[in-house]
Amino acid sequence: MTIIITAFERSPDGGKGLARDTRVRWALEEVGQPYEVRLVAFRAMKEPAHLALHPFGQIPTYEEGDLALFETGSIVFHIAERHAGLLPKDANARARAITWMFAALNTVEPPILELATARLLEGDKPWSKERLPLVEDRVRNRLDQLSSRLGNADWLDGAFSAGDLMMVSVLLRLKSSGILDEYPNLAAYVARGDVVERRMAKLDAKVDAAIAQDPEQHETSEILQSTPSVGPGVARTLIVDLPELGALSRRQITSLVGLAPYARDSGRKSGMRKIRGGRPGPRTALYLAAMNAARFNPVLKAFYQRLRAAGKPAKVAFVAVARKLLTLLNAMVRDRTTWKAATT
Ligand code: GTB
Repeated sequence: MTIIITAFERSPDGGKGLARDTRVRWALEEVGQPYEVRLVAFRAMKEPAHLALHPFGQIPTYEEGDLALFETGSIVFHIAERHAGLLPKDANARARAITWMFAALNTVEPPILELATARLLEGDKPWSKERLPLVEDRVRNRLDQLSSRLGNADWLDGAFSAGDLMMVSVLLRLKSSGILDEYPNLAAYVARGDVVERRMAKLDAKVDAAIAQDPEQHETSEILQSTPSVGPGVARTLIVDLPELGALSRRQITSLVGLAPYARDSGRKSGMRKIRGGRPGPRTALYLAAMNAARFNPVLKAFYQRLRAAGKPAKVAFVAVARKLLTLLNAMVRDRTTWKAATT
């Protein structure tokens, strides 16, 4: 049976995902259920057809055959009850996860909504300037408490649950206010739980599993990671986005990635060599690896320091390190040798 949810035809946040359909989509994605979205215009939300689904004329709603639901708490709970992945099996752990869903909606969300209202709808009132700090402090009070409870844990109670999904969705609304950044553990919690992050992490895990199953790619990954400052992320990016690694000349590979210097000389004028174009994924990965390598990889650290001593600006030196790293990795993959064998 197709699941249909409703969302704003034109979200006031311009598509940042701050409206409440996001938490329902997230729950459906977590449990791997396909769904369709029906977009509703503001005016249509207050008309009988939509009011039959949602008595308060809001989004989101949830339809599945004969069942029609409104209220995100109830919708996410329904999804979590029907499908594995969002609520623990153990009865007590399950009850605690549900408690966190209620805490998110009943205890943490209200002051955050009050703050959004104070900012967006009451910002022009003469008393707004005096009231805003009071409302902000009410939010801080809740965040203080939540932050102490979370401590260093990844999630609120053991493994990720519908309670975390709801809490992260609620906290996401604070992102633009800067208040969340006052609580590093909560900011990290939101980043960890962010739907895009989780989607990427899942995708990365799938790619890693595919690499592990392919003997040649697995060996390539080991070769790449034998390099100090090249970790699993850089290896994955290179294997997936740069399959030519090891099969091209040094010149070809550096220009393919966009790390080959090109001359901006015209007539008698000659400028600094710059890089341009190329494949953004591998280029960024190599640049970040180079910044690390300039500190921790003995061979590349020495190379970086020589360039700096010769007066090259840090950025230029990092690009040169990235280029050297790429040519070394290219040769290692070509010759099926490790970093140690290639550099000693
Ligand atoms: N308690 C209900 C639930 O959890 O389902 C609340 C539903 C709700 O408030 N829906 C809002 C709505 O339909 C959309 S999410 N409002 C229209 C109305 O009441 O007439 C609130 C929302 C809207 C926009 C942004 N944004 O753009 O940043 C963020 C949040």
